[in-house]
Amino acid sequence: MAIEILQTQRLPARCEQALAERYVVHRLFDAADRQALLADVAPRVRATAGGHVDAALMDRLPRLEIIAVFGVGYDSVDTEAARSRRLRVTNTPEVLNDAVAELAIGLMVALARHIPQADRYVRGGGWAKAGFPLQAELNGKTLGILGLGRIGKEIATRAQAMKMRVVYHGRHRQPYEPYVYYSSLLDMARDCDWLVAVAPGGRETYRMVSREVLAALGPAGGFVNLGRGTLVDEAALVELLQSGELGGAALDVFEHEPHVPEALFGLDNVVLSPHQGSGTRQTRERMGALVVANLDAHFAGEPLPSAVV
Ligand code: 8YV
Repeated sequence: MAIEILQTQRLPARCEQALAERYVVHRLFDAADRQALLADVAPRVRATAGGHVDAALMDRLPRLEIIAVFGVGYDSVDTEAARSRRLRVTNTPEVLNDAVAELAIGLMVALARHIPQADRYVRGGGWAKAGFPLQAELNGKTLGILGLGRIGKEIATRAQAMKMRVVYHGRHRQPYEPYVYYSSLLDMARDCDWLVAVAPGGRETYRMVSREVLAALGPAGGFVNLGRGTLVDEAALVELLQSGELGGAALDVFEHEPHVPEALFGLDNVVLSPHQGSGTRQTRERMGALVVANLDAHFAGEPLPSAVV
């Protein structure tokens, strides 16, 4: 009997093709009538591919065994509900570290040197009239990393290559890492020129980058978010950027994506990016392959390559 799975979001073409070769795939995310699709297929579904699986959806799928998330972050899955229903949950770690770390450095340089504005300046004929205003550099500055996990460490390595001093905050000190640890995010923000957030989303980290933390970065400070929009108090972020109490921000993630607070559009001290940290062809291919590998391993009764539950 063919194994039936529910696809909850769009996946890279090669991943969709690989899934279709192995499984009967029901596409929930682009179904015209999701309830009708579920009413028809839910009793037979044994796996989901993609995120966005809450307890209510789990309850609709009595034969569900595994939730294979496309992404390293799995905050869009209710892991407690999964655990209590004895479901497995997998994610796609490691394969996206480099892509996200490269974008982190790119966003910092873009913000420090006003690269988007410089491009507009040249295209708009501004250069012919006057030189571009002088900008800031990264070297010699202190970068605080919120979340020194797999991606955070890749950012740290690259920041050192940019001649930055690296410090970090997280739940625990990591004794084998060479960077100074702060047990208080606020204290770290006070001592930093830049704060890069790459911690996971979810309840535990909700709005931990508070108004106070952002204000502590100060008028010359830069905030970069590549983790989740939920990590930061977005309303406070907008206000502090407007007033100049926070120097600037480069944001790849937002609390209500794809909605971006419109107040940010008019600000010159902001660089905006459409949640594309892992958005390269090679990384998305590798993430897709890991989704397939996890499902294949599960249904072959083998150990899961990247289980989180
Ligand atoms: C998204 C991400 O998963 O890995 C993560 O946690 O945020 C991204 O890679 C990706 O946009 C696909 O939904």
